[in-house]
Formats: sequence, structure tokens, C-alpha cells
Amino acid sequence: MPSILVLNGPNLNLLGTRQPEVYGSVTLAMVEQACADHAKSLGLSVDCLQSNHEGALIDAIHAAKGQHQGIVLNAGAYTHTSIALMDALISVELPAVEVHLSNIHAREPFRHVSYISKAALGQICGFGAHGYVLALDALANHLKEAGAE
Ligand code: CA2
Repeated sequence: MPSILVLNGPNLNLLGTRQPEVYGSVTLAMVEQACADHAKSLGLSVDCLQSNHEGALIDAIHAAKGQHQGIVLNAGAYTHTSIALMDALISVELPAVEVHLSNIHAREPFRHVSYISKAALGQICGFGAHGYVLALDALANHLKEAGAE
């Protein structure tokens, strides 16, 4: 069964506890459970990990090679700053879908730039926690099409 790494970056451990008007009221544990449930319905499995540390996120991306067939990544604020995360994603050559809870393009200009997008199949933003489910759908479809080639 193909396995997907669901990776969340800095401050996303606070989901559901603060700023619900921006990020919703769903907790990270609820997001991860929804990912596990939806992945199962798609014939996938997930491993979920959250870290507030850039190096730990890079290590997790490196470790995904050979263990996982795709990555769902919400890199939090590192999205807008981290060439290192972009390089890590490019280096492992795994299909990745970028997720943001909020519509980053409707927010401050500094959030409009994403280094992650340069290494991702695509970006899903603005749909709250449902974005993770949409990302799994996109990855499942991508893996199916890649397998059919
Ligand atoms: O919209 C998203 O998912 C973001 O990746 C969230 C990041 C932000 O820096 C990005 O621009 C967009 C921030 C994550 C902070 O998460 C919190 C959740 C609840 C309470 C406080 C922070």
C-alpha cells in the first residue's frame, strides 16, 4: 500500500487553540485523523509528523525517500523563506502537494511567495483543514496516473 508523509511545520501544533478566524477550530490531531481516515478510503496509508524546527523538517523529507511515495506539506512560515526546504524536496524527487489552511494569496504580500511551490506538484490553499484531504486526493490521482504509464 503506498504511504504518504503528512508533514506540518512551525506553529501548526497550535491549530485549533488560537486564531480560529484565520486557521479554523480544528486541532492538528483532528487533521491527522482525517488524513488517516481519508487515506484509508483511497487505499493509502499516512505517517504524520509536525516540527517547529527547519532541520527536523528537512531530515523528515530526506527520510521519506524509500519509505513514502508522496508528501503532503504545510511548511507554515518556512514556505515563504526556506530555500533549504525547497532543495530537500527537490533532492528526494517525491511527488509533493503543498497545503495551506488560509488563502496565502489573499493575505500579506510576504505570504504570496512560496519556495515550496517550486518543488511541488501543486498548491492547495484557502480551504482550511479540508485542504489536506484534497491534497491526498491529488496525490492518489497522481500516483495512479504515474503507475499507469
Ligand atoms: O495557512 C497556512 O496553513 C499557513 O501555512 C500557516 C502559517 C503561516 O505562516 C503561513 O503563511 C500560512 C502559520 C501557522 C501558524 O499556525 C497557527 C495555528 C493556530 C494558532 C496560531 C498559529
